[in-house]
Amino acid sequence: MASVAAVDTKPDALGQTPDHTKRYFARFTGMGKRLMKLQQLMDELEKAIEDKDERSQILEGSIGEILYSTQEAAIVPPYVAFTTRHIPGIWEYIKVHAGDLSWEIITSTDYLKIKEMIFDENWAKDENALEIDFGAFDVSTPKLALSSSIGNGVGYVSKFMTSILGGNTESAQPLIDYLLSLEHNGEKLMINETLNSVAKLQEVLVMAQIFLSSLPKDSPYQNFEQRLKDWGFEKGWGDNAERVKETMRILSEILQAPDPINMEAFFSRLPVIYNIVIFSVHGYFGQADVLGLPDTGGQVVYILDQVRALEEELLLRIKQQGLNEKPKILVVTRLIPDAKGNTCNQEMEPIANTMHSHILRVPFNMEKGVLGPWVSRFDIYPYLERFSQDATARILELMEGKPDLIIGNYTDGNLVASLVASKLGVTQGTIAHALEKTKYEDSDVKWRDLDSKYQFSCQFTADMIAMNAADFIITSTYQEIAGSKNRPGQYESHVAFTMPGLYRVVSGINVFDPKFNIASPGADQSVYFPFTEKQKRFVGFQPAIEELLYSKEDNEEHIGFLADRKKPIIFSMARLDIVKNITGLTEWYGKNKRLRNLVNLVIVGGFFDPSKSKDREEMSEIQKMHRLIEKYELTGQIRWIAAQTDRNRNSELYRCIADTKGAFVQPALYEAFGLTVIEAMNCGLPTFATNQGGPAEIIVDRISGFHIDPNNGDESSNKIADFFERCQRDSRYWNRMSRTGLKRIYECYTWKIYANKVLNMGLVYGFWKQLNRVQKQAKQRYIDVFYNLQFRQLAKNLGIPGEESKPEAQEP
Ligand code: UDP
Ligand code: LCN
Repeated sequence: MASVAAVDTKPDALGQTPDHTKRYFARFTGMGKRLMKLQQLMDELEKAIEDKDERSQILEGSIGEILYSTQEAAIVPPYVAFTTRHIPGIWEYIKVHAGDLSWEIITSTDYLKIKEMIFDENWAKDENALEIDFGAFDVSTPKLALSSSIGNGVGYVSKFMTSILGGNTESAQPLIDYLLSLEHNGEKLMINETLNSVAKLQEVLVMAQIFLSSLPKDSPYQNFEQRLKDWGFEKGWGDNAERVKETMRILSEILQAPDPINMEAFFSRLPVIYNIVIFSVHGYFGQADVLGLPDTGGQVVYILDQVRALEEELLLRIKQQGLNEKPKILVVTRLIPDAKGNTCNQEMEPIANTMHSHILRVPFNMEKGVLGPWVSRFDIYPYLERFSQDATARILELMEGKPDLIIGNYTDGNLVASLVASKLGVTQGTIAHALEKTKYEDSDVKWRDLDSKYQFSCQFTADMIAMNAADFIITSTYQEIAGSKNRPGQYESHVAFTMPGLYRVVSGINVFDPKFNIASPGADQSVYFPFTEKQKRFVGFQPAIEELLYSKEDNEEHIGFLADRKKPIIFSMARLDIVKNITGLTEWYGKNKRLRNLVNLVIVGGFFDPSKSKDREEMSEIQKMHRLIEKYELTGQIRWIAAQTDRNRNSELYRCIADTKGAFVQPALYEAFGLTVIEAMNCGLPTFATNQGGPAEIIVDRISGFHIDPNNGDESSNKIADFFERCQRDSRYWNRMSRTGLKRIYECYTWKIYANKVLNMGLVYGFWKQLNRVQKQAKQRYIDVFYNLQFRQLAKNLGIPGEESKPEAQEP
């Protein structure tokens, strides 16, 4: 809070250079009401104060301190209100009077009202405008205090539980009650009613540990089961004497004096989770022939890999608990009758390389029957309530009871997960993959302009519901929660925002809430492995890849050709969404002669014929690609390959690009995580990736790859060109960057680490929610009201085609 501290100690701080400062502020207010971002504020400073020294004086004073941490300024003459963010998660709002430079710190609510004046004055002045305040229900829930602790929720919840359960013997009674409640299929687990107090349990734990010490470590549980039962113990402690004794020791230590390490370790051993439901509603959820289709990308890859990792971890844990149960994982998605060649029209599909996991597809039922075609993720909201009900019925049938954990994915899956979890009383985790709000500038205040295309009013409402209903939130990176030094995180942008005419969120989510956890995904390393592992390479694909990259004729799968095949290839692969910025990369390449002389460009994405696409953005991006190829005369230097659906072949494609000593480029305007980045790095391909979002955290710039600025094409294309020039001068440089990329992956991004973390979350938060039952129930009531009065109405307004007409506009 540097600037406010500075301002606080100098009440006249803004008056240090009053003439220049006044001129600067006068310039803003002279421009009338508007919202300005930092870059614009700086540009205006240059225009208002031409003298460099005068400008420096301003920037060195308190105004400078405010400006450097400003995210945006709302100008409503005679006031200029700044939002400042000095460190991740900490926001302050300062209102300055442009005339006399008097200032005050204001609340987020007052700031939002000033901002609303720019977009909807009547709403801003309406004393009864709807305000949403989720924070009001969280007052008594402990929060983190340090930005650096954000994302380590399980660690801190274990600490909070420690202090709640510590103190005196009675304090640990909630843990005993919880253990007493554990059962599966009618069979009691861990302890029975004989051990219904801390004192009784402590006593027999000591006796049991002495007894177990006398047995060979590997004695199977069955050999001493009866003896333990006589004391009041049930199954679940372990599969052999050593494991049971270890679990008992951990619990004894917790009952004696709890500590967070033992607490998390104990919960990670509890037999609580067998059946998991994972919701991923939109897009084509299948195991083949779906990737690259509209709305169908990394989320599908992530979930299929996640399921395999979770099942493996569950099987291991169940075995270690000494139980014989079979886990069940259901990925519940939408059944699309018009699936066109893939399996998305089949109800059940076993998941490859698993024993107990399936995809369950539930159709969108409407009054007139089942909806046939694919629906864009932006238009999906009217179908979700009915889908939740139909899915719940099928899940209960197939699992023969409730699941133990529900995980949602993306806005729609998270909303459905919230509805189902609240109905069934099951622990719920959410995964955003991407929150759309941060992808489109000012998408909240400009919601009315964007709603016909994107339905953000529905989407942001659903997001607020899910993130508040969730017991825990899984994120892929820190930046997803709280951003970086200069850029707010995706969740952070939901702390306080406004959609004038709809509602004002004065407290949406708190990024210091211990529900946030980072568990980064990996890439399947049996598919994405280094190009150097020659004996493993999928050589069978190589002739097809040779054709794909170098044949001279255009066909359905590729257009354009590479005249000089000696050049390395820069490669990119993504859905053709605007944010993926594949057209941006094509333009950078087109403009940069040096880069064009050094390398060829290969793009994988979309189709070539816009009329084949049903996706609005994809159509316009396809047209743009054609225009750019023509404008920059790229023929002979670019190969554009249509969306690819075979991940094995794709992995070999990355490796073949590495054979050319090329690079992967991920130029997105914003990327939530970026699976292609870790796929490329796993294959040993040096990678350049956007500095906007997850890749900025995956890659350490110039160490394990390179950051590029999607908003500065010249700088980015020159950085790529510099790399290839250096590779020409120093033949070892390419190999070094390839190796350092791999090192980064092996240290931080694997599915084994992920599965362990996520199951621990399910276990720890399952108990945490019991401890906070009362607050949780109160908040749920508020969420229910918000859902009923806001979401349902918005979804209804959106309408189901053919069922009811869509009203003209959303009334405030
Ligand atoms: N992908 C693919 N074919 C394509 C485009 C993408 O197989 O034509 C895969 C890609 O390999 C990655 C996923 O789809 O596994 C995209 O994930 P990412 O996180 O990069 O982006 P998303 O599409 O989820 O926004
Ligand atoms: C969605 C995205 O946009 C990507 O950034 C992620 O990598 C993907 O989901 C998987 O989480």
